[in-house]
Amino acid sequence: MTTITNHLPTTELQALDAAHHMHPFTTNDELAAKGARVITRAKGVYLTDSDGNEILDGMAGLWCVNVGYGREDIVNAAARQMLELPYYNTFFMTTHVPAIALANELAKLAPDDLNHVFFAGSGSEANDTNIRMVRTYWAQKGQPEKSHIISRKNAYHGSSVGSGSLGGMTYMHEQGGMPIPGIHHIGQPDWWAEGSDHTPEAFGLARAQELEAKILELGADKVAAFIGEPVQGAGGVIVPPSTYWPEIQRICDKYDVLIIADEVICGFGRTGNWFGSQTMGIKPHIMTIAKGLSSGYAPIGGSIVCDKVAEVIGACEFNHGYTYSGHPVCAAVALENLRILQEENVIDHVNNVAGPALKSGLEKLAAEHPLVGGLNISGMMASLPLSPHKESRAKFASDAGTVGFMCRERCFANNLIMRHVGDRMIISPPLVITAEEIDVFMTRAKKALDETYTALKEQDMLKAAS
Ligand code: PXG
Repeated sequence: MTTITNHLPTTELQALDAAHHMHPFTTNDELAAKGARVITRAKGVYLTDSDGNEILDGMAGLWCVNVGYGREDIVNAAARQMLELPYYNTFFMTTHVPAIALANELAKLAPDDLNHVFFAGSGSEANDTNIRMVRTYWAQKGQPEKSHIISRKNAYHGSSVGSGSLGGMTYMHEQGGMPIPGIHHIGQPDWWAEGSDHTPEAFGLARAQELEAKILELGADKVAAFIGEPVQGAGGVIVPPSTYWPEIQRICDKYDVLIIADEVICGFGRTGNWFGSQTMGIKPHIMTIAKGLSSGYAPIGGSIVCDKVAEVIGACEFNHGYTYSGHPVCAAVALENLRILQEENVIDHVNNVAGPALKSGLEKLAAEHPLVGGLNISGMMASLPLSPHKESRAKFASDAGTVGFMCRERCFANNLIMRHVGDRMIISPPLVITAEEIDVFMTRAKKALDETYTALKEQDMLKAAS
């Protein structure tokens, strides 16, 4: 076997990567020409790359490393579990201790009567489970035609055929025959980009009322569920106006439509509560979980299901499941992660230290930096929409994403990871980030923004779209 280690030079690792590794959401030919950044290790909130740069990870990996990198307790929990029972399934009337313990812990942490857990390997898989579960629920209740699911444009619910159909990313729907039948998308509550001169409150209400219009168009007896991220993540950290979720809740209650809250990003402290549903005042019937459930140390996701739905599903054989549903090592890792979140009072840290520091730093950038046209923030997830004219929230004349990409490159050059969604810069650091580390974040972010601004001026790109 060829040995490929951290000790190979970066160019060699890049060439080997380009030869055989197909990256997700990437034009692989372009990447091969440029060479992928090689991350070799990480500790706390810092990544190290193969050239020895120490990079502040403002994205917690991919919105998931809530407790930070290098947690030996999690490593040890995984090792112990691997020695004791590395794998067994939860099919065929069988169970094991990690799955029992994790399901019990999640039922304790989840609000209200969300007391039952169906495990998956990822957020995408869990949302595929949800499609089948809500349709099976209504079929079992004698209403098989109550099967349509309403989601939002620009939502992200995963990348499998089912979950990608739930998502509202048109560039994904263009590939591979999506969306599947029976999925509908209404407008998103993105006041910054789409609210024109409405107040956020009026705009939030109007966007929620699109749900009522869609239910009436399809017929309430045809609509199984509504799915939404409490705060949209991959769509650009879109914090809905305060009027939005209460109106969605009212409409779903009125027409007997189940609510699926996709907590894959919002869950496990990201918004300052255990779940984004609590921050937004939503009472979901099902919550999708993944990412922060294990802080990304092992792949695990699932659906937390309310009593009413679990009772109906429990009375039939639900012909669904994954080889790795409740995988013992992933479950042990998740349990240890939940222990850390609780015993280190990470959510208090978010509310009392990291969240306020992040907010005040970003508010200052939004107020003072000529390129920053606003701020969306909920707890430890935020976005800075860039704009050539902040007063009018104007978009750039260049293709959407051009300026965001330039800024992302300046962030990398300054050893900071901020991802871009179109022309918005996204911030979602590990929840354990300290106030001092947030200062470092702000210094690097400001420098990257300054450099982007200078480059835009030099290239005469500070022009608004007409
Ligand atoms: N729901 C939500 C809300 C997500 O953010 C998924 C489901 C799917 O989870 P899995 O584990 O199947 O990836 C996600 C994932 C990005 C990005 O670029 C975001 C996600 C995944 C990949 C990239 O922001 N979110």
